[in-house]
Amino acid sequence: MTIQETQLCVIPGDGVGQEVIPAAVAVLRAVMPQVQLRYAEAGWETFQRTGNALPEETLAAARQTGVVLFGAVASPAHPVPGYRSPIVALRRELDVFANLRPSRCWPVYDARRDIDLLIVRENTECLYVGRERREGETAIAERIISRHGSERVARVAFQLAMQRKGHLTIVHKANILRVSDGLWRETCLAVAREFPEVQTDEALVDSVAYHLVRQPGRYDVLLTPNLYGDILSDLAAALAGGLGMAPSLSLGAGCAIAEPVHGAAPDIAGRGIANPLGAILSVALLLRYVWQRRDLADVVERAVEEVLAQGVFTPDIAPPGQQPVDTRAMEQAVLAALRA
Ligand code: GGG
Repeated sequence: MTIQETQLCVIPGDGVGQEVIPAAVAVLRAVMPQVQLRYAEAGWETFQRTGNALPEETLAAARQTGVVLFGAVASPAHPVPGYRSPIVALRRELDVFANLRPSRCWPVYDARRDIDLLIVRENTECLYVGRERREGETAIAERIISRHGSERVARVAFQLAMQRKGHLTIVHKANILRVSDGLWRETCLAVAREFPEVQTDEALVDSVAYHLVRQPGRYDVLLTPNLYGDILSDLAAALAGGLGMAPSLSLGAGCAIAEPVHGAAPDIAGRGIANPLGAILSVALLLRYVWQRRDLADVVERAVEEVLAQGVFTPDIAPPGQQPVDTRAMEQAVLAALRA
């Protein structure tokens, strides 16, 4: 599978995914008019209509373009026969093993000023392999950590650390999970020896959670197994302006999925008030890390910064007492900032 530079498979998905993805596409088209889009469907709504949450045509489009912009999905919490989470399946099918979740300070009233970090989360293993079973009144979940899985994500994280401040923290809980996190720790430390330019340290996940709240500026790149990265990245997003602002990019060998960290948000879906900046900033990650257009990524991120500095906020980030704008107005504000 190879990345076609100008092709993108767009999967809006469920709920607010349908509202934020058009804004992200408009911004992408503004900076990269040559991009060719292939729309595809996936999600709970698709399942209800077709009986398949991730149709074959969607998978084929994702494989052919190699690059996906995904909105959000809302899987039911109860088991539904024949249903499997389409985004989990897509990540697995494309084997996007490294999930990048940056958190930086945006001009939002309750965002911390001292945060600028990148969480690199292993995306295919850990408890997320879904091997759970019941044995009577006991439930058992298997946690898989492999040398191969740890090594490949660690290499991505160290390469990214070299492009940033050159500092990486290996996150684990190897004092308790001596075998699984022991292998993770040992493998990441071995990869660290390939990158002597990067200042490497290690920390227990609970200690990282504590210090993230107290002093997030002490971290640059956090390299984590799947579950810890999931939890810590929500914490970091909360410090940096909220989930509505949080972008992500999952990278594999020759393929990528960009998606806002937030889910389908059924509580506000259909009202046109979702924050599209997480999706727009996910496009910036595509530009920076997949299409190697750092110049365009900077342009998009500067436009977002400018709009926020002008005091344009969706309800999730508006300061108390300030009239918020809706999704479309935020999109238009970013497009105007791009034109200015
Ligand atoms: N854009 C990320 C997203 O949709 N997050 C929610 C999520 O991953 N849900 C899994 C599911 O509902 O199947």
